Amino acid sequence: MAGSLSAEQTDAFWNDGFLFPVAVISSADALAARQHFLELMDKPAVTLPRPTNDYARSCFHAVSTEAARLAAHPAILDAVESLLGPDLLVWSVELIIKPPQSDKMLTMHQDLNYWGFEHADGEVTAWLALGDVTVENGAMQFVRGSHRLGAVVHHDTYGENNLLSRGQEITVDFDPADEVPVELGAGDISLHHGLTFHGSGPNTTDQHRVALAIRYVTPEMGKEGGATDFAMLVRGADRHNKLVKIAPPGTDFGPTELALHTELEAAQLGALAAGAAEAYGYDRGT
Ligand SMILES: O=C(O)CCC(=O)C(=O)O
Repeated sequence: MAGSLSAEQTDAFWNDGFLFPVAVISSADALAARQHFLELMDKPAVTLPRPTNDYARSCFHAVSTEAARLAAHPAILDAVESLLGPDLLVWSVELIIKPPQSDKMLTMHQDLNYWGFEHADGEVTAWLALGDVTVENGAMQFVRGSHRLGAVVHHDTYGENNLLSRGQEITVDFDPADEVPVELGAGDISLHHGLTFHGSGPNTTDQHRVALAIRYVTPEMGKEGGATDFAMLVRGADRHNKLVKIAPPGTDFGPTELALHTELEAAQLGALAAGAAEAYGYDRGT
């Protein structure tokens, strides 16, 4: 398949816990999507019960046709299929915006600690750069090989500028020499394992940093305790039916789409808030 990874690339992913850059769409298409999302977030949410950006920070694929289209993009799926196999579901999509000259950051964390899945294998994030991403505008940092440590203890910082729901942060040390800045061109993805330590710093430039984080899971990935959760089948077949299948949105922010988004968020809330001392909530970022 056109976008499949080479054996060297898949080996590098499983060895390091990440891989980048992989070019998946043209820079022009990435910049068009960026413009679309920035305009969408800027629209006053007069007809929406909550600020537009609230809907973008989780399960955005349920309310945005463009987010759902990009999550099902064949070039991204080819790359993810090389890692996870032929059957792929989208569990969540997040639009992550760091405004110009903003101190918004994310502490070093592991994704899967907070998502309530039964196992750690079978989840990969494709993080699509909608614009060039540099250390100056808040590129992610990955810690090489950290996924092999398994799930580590985190603590909640609730930092004011933290874009994570609880400001969660790992409590273990790592060798700074293993920290890798994830600089990308517009239209590239980085791929990371659900247990890879990663975080990102502030945006010190005059441009927005815009990215779509797409969370793919295999059909074997059920939720702890058999909890109900949802996903969109984007490639192959689901012979396990552990997650309830949803269809892509027919229209942006329609009443059916908004109702589904509420249901999806509620299903994810239990695991995201488990053990938290304070109320769960994303810093809205924009
Ligand atoms: O966008 C960022 O800076 C970090 C994103 C992240 O933590 C993730 O996609 O898992």
